[in-house]
Amino acid sequence: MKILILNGPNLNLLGKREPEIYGTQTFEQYFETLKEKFLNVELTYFQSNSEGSLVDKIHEVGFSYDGIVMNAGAYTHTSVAIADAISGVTTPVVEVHISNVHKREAFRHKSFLSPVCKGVILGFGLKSYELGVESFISE
Ligand code: CA2
Repeated sequence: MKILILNGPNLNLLGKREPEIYGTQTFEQYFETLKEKFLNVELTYFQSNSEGSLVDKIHEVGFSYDGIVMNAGAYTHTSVAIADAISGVTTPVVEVHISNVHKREAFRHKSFLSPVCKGVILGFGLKSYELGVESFISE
């Protein structure tokens, strides 16, 4: 089984700032834990701060991978282009968030991606990604 973990803008700063919201681990550190946990899954990781690169990555893997676990960061709340890319591929996408966006500012309550995703997991810290991967396995 092939699963892509896809992170959007500013998630490269994880572990470096705002630890009270996003924790103290970098994603690279957490990705090692994730790979150890899912030895039978071929996990790959990609992060970009650019909307077009995220769209390109969805197109690149979106007809061959079994799943995408995506945290689109702030593009979640703004991007019709990413929503259209998700709609345009056959690989199912699970939307994840580290924080519970519904406890935060109102502009974070709207997701352009949720209506085109298989499901949404949010508010469990980095564990949200683990739950996202599991959602593809336990089918
Ligand atoms: O809770 C999440 O996972 C978010 O997708 C994170 C996004 C935010 O815009 C969404 O509303 C919710 C922000 C990611 C920025 O991550 C940082 C990490 C450390 C320091 C600064 C930003």
